[in-house]
Amino acid sequence: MKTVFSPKHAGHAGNLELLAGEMLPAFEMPSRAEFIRGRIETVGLGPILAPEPFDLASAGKVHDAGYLNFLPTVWDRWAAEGRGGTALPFAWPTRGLRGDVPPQAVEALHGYYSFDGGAGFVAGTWEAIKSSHDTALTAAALVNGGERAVFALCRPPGHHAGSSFMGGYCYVNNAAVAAQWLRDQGAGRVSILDIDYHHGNGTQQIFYRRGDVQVLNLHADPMVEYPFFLGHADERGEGEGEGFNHNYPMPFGTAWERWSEALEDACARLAAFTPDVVVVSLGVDTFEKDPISKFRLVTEDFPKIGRRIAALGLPTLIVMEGGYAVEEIGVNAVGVLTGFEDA
Ligand code: OKP
Ligand code: ZN
Repeated sequence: MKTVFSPKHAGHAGNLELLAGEMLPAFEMPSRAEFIRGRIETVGLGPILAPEPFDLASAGKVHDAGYLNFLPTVWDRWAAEGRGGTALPFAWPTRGLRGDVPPQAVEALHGYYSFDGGAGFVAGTWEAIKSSHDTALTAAALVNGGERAVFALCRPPGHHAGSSFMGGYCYVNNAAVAAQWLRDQGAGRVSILDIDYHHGNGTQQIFYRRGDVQVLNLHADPMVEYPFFLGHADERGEGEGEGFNHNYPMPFGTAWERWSEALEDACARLAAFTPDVVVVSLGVDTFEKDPISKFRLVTEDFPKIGRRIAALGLPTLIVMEGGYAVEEIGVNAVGVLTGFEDA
């Protein structure tokens, strides 16, 4: 299996996040991608290719123009105010406040376009975001060109980014942009299977009213787990999208037996949709030792996930999302890929 990867992710480093009442170094750190890249080389998964630059036209179909134009400017505007550290918002337009007037101050506009304090910027953040976007689209182009499956080793991740919001380490929704690009290239229907521990709230929001992109999400129950506020089982899509969104919220402590039942149900729904291509939002934060998550998947489970997805028999783009047990995410993420190839 080919991998697409850019070293430019590494400029997105040293940023802090607001977590449990403290400013902490973000769990989403450069070593994550490097452990995965290293493991790909160790097992000889296949060639690692640099991304080609893609323009933001497909991104502009799933993200709001004002939002997309803001992202490259955040760090420079923050620094121009004489600020350093991590650019982060500290006010948000919640219910009862006006959410229709984009403010001028950079920290306010950052809040206007965020749902939490988890998408900070440092000097290299935009370049990393763009390289992650290019990585997903270069991999999508390889799938479109006939590859059975391609791995987009994206960093930063994307599935929490909605049409006009960032959050949870995510800025541009790489999987959603790739799904849109594949539609633009002629795929009639695309399924997105999101198996990250956290609900892909951005992906759900982007496609909620669309019937051409099915979204299936396996995740921890949003009543008790981040990102909260979305991801319940009764969210099934609206309008044209009615019946094309499926959520599988699961309790803390969920292990393979229950998790794999949800995967089985999701795969059956996916097959019934008869998509032309599958986009997998791959998070390995379902792992028992993940430092911020509470599922109980073990290393031996990850190849089984790959085998099940391969059994769908469809062209597959695998896009990296979360996973924070840095020592093990290489083995676990690549375990999904080798499981896919063994199938
Ligand atoms: C991203 B992905 C909020 C930060 C809380 C967020 C975890 C994001 C997970 N200020 N932590 O889905 O793996
Ligand atoms: Zn996650």
